[in-house]
Amino acid sequence: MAKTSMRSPDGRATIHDQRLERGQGGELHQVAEGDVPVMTTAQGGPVADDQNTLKVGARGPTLIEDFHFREKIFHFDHERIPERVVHARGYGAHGFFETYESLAAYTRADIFQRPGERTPVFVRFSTVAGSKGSFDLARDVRGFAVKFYTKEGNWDLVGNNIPVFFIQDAIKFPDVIHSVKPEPDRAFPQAQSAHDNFWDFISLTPESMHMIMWVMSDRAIPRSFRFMQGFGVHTFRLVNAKDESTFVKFIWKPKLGMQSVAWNEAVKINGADPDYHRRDLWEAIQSGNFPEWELNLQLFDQDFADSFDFDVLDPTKIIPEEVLEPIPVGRLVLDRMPDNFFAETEQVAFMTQNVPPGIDFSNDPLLQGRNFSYLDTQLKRLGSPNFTHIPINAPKCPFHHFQQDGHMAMRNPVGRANYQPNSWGEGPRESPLHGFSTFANPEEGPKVRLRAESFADHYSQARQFFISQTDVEQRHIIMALTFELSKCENPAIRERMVAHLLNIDETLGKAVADRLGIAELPEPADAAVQTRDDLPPSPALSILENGPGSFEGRKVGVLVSEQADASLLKELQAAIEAEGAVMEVIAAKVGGVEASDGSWIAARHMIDGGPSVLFDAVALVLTGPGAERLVNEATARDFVADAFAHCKFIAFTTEATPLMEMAGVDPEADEGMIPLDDGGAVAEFMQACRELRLWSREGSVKL
Ligand code: HDE
Repeated sequence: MAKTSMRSPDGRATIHDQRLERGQGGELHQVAEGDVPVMTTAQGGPVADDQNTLKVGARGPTLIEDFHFREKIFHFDHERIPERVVHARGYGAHGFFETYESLAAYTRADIFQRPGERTPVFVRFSTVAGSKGSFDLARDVRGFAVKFYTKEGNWDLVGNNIPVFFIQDAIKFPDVIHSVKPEPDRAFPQAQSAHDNFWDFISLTPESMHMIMWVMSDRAIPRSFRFMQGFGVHTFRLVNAKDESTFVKFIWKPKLGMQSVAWNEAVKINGADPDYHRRDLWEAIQSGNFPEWELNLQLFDQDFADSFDFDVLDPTKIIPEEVLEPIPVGRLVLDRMPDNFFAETEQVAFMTQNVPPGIDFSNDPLLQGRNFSYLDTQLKRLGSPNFTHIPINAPKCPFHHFQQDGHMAMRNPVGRANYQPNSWGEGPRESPLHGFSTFANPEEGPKVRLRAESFADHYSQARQFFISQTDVEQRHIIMALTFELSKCENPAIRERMVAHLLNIDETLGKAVADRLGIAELPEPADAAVQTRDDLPPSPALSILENGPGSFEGRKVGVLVSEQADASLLKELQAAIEAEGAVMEVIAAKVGGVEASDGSWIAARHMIDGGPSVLFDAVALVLTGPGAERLVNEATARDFVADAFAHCKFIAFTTEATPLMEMAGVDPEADEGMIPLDDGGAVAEFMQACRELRLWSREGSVKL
């Protein structure tokens, strides 16, 4: 018999004192004692032995009467529910939405009536194409789904981080998704669009071109969920108490500004930390740095809709912010991680059709199709029409109805009346006054399978997006298209895509053709509507034009050696924290190093485990001997070379020079290389970091 007492490394959680008994086969049994609960089966029966199945003799066959084993394995065998057919990989958090001012003039939705009111929310971010276990930094759209638990029922704003979509009609959704998922005969590639089937479909679907510009831009490789925008995509309606309707588009803007990573960096992050986005959200919330977004509305009436250049029902179009200014109406704060990933993040069921009174749909044919799909998919995934009995999906306001029974019913009505009208005086009744009433938009017309002619311009806004990007961002789009199309084995697909790109912007088409080695340019694709070149650039579309000018929420990786300058490290730490950023130490051994003043510097990572792709900026605080020891380590050289190639700001002690030289990095290459020897250098480094990246370096770096 042995007794143990364990403490987790961070000292927070203690594991109860336990009595350990050794079985005759040498296995250890943890035996309940004191206030430790007794293990039971799911039926509540106490368990005596959880280490051995019931056998005929110690070395004999197992008996099927072993109900404890049978139940345990049965339950394990059924632990998985089907992953979402799209957006399978996701991560969620709890928080609140706070209304700024009353929007009663536009909507009777209760959530928008009272300034300062807080409504609980659950948010789930996701990638679209990859499986549940895929990596976070796929080039992909990110889901941005928000469930508001309002006093008048759940409102789900099931959006993306890109304001347009691939297709205009919901009937095409299975096709676009099939094309991007692993090809059915070979079951690869996972979580990527860089393959023939996807580009085959896209090159035959001109309506996708605007979306393609967005997914080939850096928007599709965000640095963090915290640094991306969100969009409701479709036009919705707000309806006020007088039954007046206003059209609305929903936009989330991150408080910490937008930021993305470089493609070469994304590829490496996926290897170094496939959970990069999850970990980022987890760490931010656990450390009390609660991510925040502002909800903005673009509000417009029928006259605006009639006079706007494009059809507001077409989900492949935006209304540029310069044309219609978004108005901030509230903030979203995420301040609590779920207690259990499966119970909440995996089982949360978002549905576009969850709208409270005062919020209504438009006729956007994609939205209309989604309103059908999301209920259907929940039954498949959660297995019962009672999925609203799961706490994460249950409303937080009072609710009463006559729905009953079904698999796993957790809330069962009491009393006699399970129908209405009834004369027992039992049960809920309708409320014409408070209930949801659909906006009575007059509709009439023949039943047809037709796409509106007003949806036919597929290139003009794609072009507007491209010309709104900075040179750096345009180059990234060109490189992304080249990379993706280079993975297509069929040259006809590449050429068909180049033909579309030529319609978007000639320089874009030519640049991609050139990089792909297409000798003879194809004719521009046959367009239903000629590309307009009179749409002005929209600066709001660029990430780099709208940088936060702040380093808040970012992370510096500091590579240290034995005897590293203690006062410099302290100064760095204070300066980084003053920016609202985080410092993580990387050393040869994860145990840490002794600094110059004899103090102990604990490391968060050893060099292999903390490559510079995980950080927004790096500092090399090395001694001469320390640098000499690292020059022969490939991972240390990569640390520096990658930080440089990814245009990060690099602060360094002069003694780190040999490592930089071995990494092929000139310590005087540009203003992004900041020696730490002068007084004020730390302040200069922090000042520089607010720019996030020195993109001007990129032209001189050949990745
Ligand atoms: Fe979805 N989508 N979608 N989608 N979608 C799903 O619902 C669908 C579309 C979006 O974190 C599914 O519960 C159709 C646009 C997000 O749980 C499914 C069409 C936008 C999430 C479904 C679309 C989205 C989903 C799969 C075309 C941005 C994840 C699992 C008409 C505005 C929510 C599920 C979460 C999930 C159907 C297009 C966003 C199958 C038919 C456009 C963020 O119902």
